[in-house]
Formats: sequence, C-alpha cells, structure tokens
Amino acid sequence: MATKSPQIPPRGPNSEPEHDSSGAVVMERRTLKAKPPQMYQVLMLNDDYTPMEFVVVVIQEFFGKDLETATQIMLKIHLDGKAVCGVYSRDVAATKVDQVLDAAAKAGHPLKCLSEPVDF
Ligand code: TYC
Repeated sequence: MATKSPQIPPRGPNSEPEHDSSGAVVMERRTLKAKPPQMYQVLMLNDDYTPMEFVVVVIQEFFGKDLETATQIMLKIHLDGKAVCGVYSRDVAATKVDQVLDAAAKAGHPLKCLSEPVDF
C-alpha cells in the first residue's frame, strides 16, 4: 500500500511564527512572490463615420472623464487613429469594451474599441 507523506499546510505571509520544542520562535525569511496584476488599456479606434459628439459622450459615460478630457481624447483618436481611454484590470477592461461596442451598435455607428495588456 502506498504511504502518503504528511501534508504540511502552507504558511501564508501573515501566519503566526512557529516555535521549536524549546519554545523558541523559528524565524523564516521568504521572498515575496506576489506580482502586481497585469493591467489592460482600453483603446478606441478612429473611423470616418462615428460622430465626434457620440465619441465624447461615450468617453464621458463609460470612462468617467469630464467634457474637456473626453474631447481631448476624442481628438487624439481622430488625429492619431487611436488613443487610450483608461487602464483597468482585465475583467473591468473587457466590460468597458463591451459597453462601448454595445452602445455604438445600438446607435448604428461603426465605432471600434479593444483592450490589450499594458506594455503590449
Ligand atoms: N473621425 C470621426 C469623424 O470625423 C470622429 C471619431 C473620433 C470617430 C474618434 C471615432 O473613435 C473615434 N466624425
């Protein structure tokens, strides 16, 4: 019969220090391995048909920008072909893309939006 080796529960970074048989605290130094999560930038793309006013409203509504900032971002997209509207965790970025594409489709505009990892 196969014998199982004893399972040692993993110790989290905030767990209590261990004591040896004499009661002395056993110190252990571990390298923290947690990396910050990958962030995603939401980009909007230029096209020849979507009205500027619609893009400004979308940027205000879904990216929480004021009128002036939204107008600057819209103009950057118009002139450069694309611009970052915001940077979010993966799920939030995907939701923003869905919201923009949904609003554009409902309004009958070909506005395109995508998310990509930062430093892509
Ligand atoms: N180029 C569009 C126009 O001249 C405006 C526009 C801006 C469209 C930004 C899309 O993501 C966009 N009406």
